[in-house]
Amino acid sequence: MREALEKIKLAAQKELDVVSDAKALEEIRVKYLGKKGEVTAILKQMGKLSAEERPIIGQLANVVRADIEQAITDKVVAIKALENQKKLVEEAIDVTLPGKKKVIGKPHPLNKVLAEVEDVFLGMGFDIVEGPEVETDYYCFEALNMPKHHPARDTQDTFYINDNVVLRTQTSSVQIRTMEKTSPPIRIISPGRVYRSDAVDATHSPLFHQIEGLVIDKGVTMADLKGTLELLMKRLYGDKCKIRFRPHHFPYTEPSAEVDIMCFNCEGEGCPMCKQEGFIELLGSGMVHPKVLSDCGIDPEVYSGFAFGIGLERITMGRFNINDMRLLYENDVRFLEQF
Ligand code: 2NM
Repeated sequence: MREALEKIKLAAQKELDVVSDAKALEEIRVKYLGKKGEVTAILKQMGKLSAEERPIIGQLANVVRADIEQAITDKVVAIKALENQKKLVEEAIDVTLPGKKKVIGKPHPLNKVLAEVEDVFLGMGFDIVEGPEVETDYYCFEALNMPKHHPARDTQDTFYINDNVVLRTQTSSVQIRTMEKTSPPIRIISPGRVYRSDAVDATHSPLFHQIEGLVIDKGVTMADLKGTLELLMKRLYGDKCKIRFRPHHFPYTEPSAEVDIMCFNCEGEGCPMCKQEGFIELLGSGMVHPKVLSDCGIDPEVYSGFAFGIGLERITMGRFNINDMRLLYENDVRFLEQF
């Protein structure tokens, strides 16, 4: 038995010397020290030994078991250390690698120019008012002095939800709603989406954006309109910019004017960009028609006011030298990054 124990000890030692993972180590523990293990088997046979041999072999068996246990414990520590080392190498972070780039968005050029325009008007004491994009025929046309079958409706063909409900063609509908609800003085701008039944090209889109302005008070004149728009344009395009008023006709203003800006390319000389005009058309404006005022419950004998409508796309294209409106809607990052 003594030899058997020595053999077991040597065999265990040999196996333990080469083991390198926790699972194999546990198998060795079971093989030698487990309930059916080799050392256990020897201990179970102790009964067969003589009284003299029993304590000697018993002691030897305990020493062998203790040695194997100690060797296993040492190995557990060694394997743990090895695994930790391996993990440290495998999971090492290479701090010299380039970081992940965070892509940060920024305002769309339309929103940028809108914010600039809003800033100018807030500075002049205007409120910003929004309203529904789906409008009744009344607020979109009728209240603006364009009854059914009025020819001016032809230039504002839109999308009909039904005979009486349309997608708004201008944000004037918001201004009508404001005039109905509040009494003068009124100083508002109403930015927002508007719709027209237009085919897409470099300067047209069935959905675009407008900023309309409205001022109603006692004694408001065309001079106030000119001063207000001049200030806006100087803020947007610089102090050198000049604007020009041209007589026009809108059913909802009288008198009406279109406003042009001096071509920033040729400074009024005439070039291909302004089609030899020297000026580029920017917006429509006028003194609010007395009928529009009285239909909203405002006495045109007491109050007067001006209104204007600016296409946000048009002034954005002028501001950033963009030559195709479609670029504003395609969400191509290569384009948007430039602003
Ligand atoms: C324009 C041109 C001229 C306008 C008129 C009104 C209202 F509601 F007061 F009658 N709001 N906006 C107006 C006037 C709009 O857009 C080209």
